[in-house]
Amino acid sequence: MKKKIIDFYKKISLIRIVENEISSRYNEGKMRCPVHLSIGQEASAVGICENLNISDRVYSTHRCHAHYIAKGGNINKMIAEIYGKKTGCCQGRGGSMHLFDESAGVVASVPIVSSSIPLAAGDALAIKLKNKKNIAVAFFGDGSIEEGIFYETLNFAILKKLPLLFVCENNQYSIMTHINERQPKNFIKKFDKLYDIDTYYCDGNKIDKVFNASKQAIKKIKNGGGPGMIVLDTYRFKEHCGPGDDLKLGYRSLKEFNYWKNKDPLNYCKKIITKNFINYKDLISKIDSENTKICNQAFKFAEKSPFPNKKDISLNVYCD
Ligand SMILES: Cc1ncc(C[n+]2csc(CCOP(=O)(O)OP(=O)(O)O)c2C)c(N)n1
Repeated sequence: MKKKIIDFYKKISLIRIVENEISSRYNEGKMRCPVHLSIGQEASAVGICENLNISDRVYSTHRCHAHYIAKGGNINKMIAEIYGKKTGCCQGRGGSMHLFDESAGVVASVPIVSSSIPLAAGDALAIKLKNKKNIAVAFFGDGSIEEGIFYETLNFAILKKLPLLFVCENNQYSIMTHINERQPKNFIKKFDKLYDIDTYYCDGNKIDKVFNASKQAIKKIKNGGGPGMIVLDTYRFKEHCGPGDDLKLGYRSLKEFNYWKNKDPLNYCKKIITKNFINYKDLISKIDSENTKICNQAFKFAEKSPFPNKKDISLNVYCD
């Protein structure tokens, strides 16, 4: 774990730096789409993706920046996409909610709640039919638990023993409605009792815990054990959609917010580094400054890139 923690920090810090930059520049009006930031939730994306190979296939949601970066998606193409530029990963047509990078195994990000789940299952079925060794991963929020397609997919995945990892990031809220107002108490904690699926529950802000739990889950899936589920408790620090803070809206209390702020996954990771390395200050500042460079380059790349050409509007709409 001592060596791994540096890799974890590199990714968590990169996601935090990139999303903070998006947040601070958003009001310039040059980003051409809504943004759903994952600040506060980085450890769940990194903890899972650090156990995946490039050939493993990730499906994500409207809140996809962290998953895309954690899986190794190209940062220049991500920021260019958010700027609506031709050099973006969807050629500027998708925006923040449609990040993908096939070369890194980020296959699709889709904003319709739950829609990542059946897509990942289809991929998992193809993987199984072709006897391949990789897996598909569906990231989704606690809101997906309220959609029928989640249960249809669960049913099919268990029946067909698909190599599929369901990852529920329980950040407690669906937009502004707390989970206790939407689901029976602890409903999300009962999947292993309701369904024949190995389910791991874990503090999603503790990178070592997420990493270890998903390592076990993924190992079993790769050994042909059928699908697995991991439920990660976490929290978003920013508003549901947009660059700002939303405590003034009153749907969540300052007390609750501060509780989770104290569990900031970036600080948690820093604390482990501090305990394990004498030169921790240098290590952390070197990683942060390298990540700042990567981030600044990506914004420069996006700003300099051209917009898509109007005459190309009908290209790449359908797959040949
Ligand atoms: C099928 C569908 N219904 C409603 C919406 C509107 N909507 C967008 S995000 C969201 C909340 C999703 O909450 P959750 O799944 O917990 O993810 P989080 O935003 O917390 O990451 C909703 C209801 C949608 N995009 N798709």
